[in-house]
Amino acid sequence: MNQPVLVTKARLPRREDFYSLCDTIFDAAWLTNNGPCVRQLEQALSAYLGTPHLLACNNGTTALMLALHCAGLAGKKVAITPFTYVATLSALLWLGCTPVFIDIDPDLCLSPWLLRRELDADSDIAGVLAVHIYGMACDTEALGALCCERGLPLIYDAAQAFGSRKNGKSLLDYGDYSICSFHATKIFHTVEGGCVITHGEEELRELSLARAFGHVGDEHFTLGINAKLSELHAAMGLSLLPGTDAEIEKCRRLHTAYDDALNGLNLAYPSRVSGQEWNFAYYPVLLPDAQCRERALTALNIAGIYPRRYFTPALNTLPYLEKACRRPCPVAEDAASRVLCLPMYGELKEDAVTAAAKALAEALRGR
Ligand code: T4K
Repeated sequence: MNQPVLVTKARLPRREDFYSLCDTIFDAAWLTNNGPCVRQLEQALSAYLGTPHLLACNNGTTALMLALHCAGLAGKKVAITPFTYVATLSALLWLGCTPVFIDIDPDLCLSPWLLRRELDADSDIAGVLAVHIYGMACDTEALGALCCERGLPLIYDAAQAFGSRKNGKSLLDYGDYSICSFHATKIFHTVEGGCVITHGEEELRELSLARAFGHVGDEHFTLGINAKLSELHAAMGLSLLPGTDAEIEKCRRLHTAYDDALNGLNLAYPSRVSGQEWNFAYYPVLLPDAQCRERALTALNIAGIYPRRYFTPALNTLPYLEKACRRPCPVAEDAASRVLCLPMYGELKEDAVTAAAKALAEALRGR
């Protein structure tokens, strides 16, 4: 491999598509504060995802903070998965919430049956924050039914799930609130950006106020923050959205290529709940153990391939958490010790897939 093969590569639009939107922005000299490109992007995304109550934000983390705030969870105990990117937890901690880690199931998502057990034991838990990890669906039926039964708000961190669907609708359409990240590393992006999705006009109005400091003109309504997306970021999104289905299709084919190349190796995969159409944005594999994962990483790096240990460590083990929060989550800790995400993006060449499989096979043979 001439160039190092990284875990992903940011997708770029045709220059002329982006530049022509930039020309419009320059002509209008309107750069932010809910400008025309942001509103156009929100409309286009709502149509693409089938989610009419969608608000664009400047990243997925602030989108999550808005969702937690508007769900009334600031300062409260929130059940959360330990197996996710650290931003899921950071958003919660910045709002003064106390995380209650619930271990995961073989799909690597928050376990509904362990959640039920915890809710029975702790009546202070005020809400649930689950993650569609790698864009693969949680058990939305079980989580939805349980939260409904207990009257708890259910928030989905769908940061990685753009383009994933379940039972015929976007994964972003589940939960009381759902957020997505539009970071440059995502299958659809705005360089930095994100969105929050809800289900009613009133909730959308609240989110929209909170996104921009909580005021309209001189009238101040609520506590707000700056979570606004800029026009230039929205322009990137508008120019990338039309190519997103083609990107997902390329990733689907690369998944098949990986599946074929890795067939027969001693690897495990997260289980997938039924009825979902995945966006194929990640290719996670579970090595037999932690030592084997390190051997695999070394072998892959020697071959010029740089996968990532997404998501290590399990968040319940983070050193800066209060001791009481650091309760054991054996399934998540085990997965975090041996998971590896192989490179995955539309432009990835099939010879990189073949080279990755060869390096993995060597590592698994213990060479
Ligand atoms: N919740 C979940 C479940 C999330 O996964 C995330 C974000 C969030 C919440 C928060 O959303 P945001 O606030 O970020 O919108 C990356 C991303 O920075 C982060 O957005 C993402 N999850 C996380 C899973 O991955 P790093 O530290 O791994 O990124 P980095 O800089 O190492 O980039 C990874 C690879 O991407 C590079 O090796 C090459 C490629 N790359 C990266 C950049 C920045 C490019 O090709 N071009 C680029 O411009 O965190």
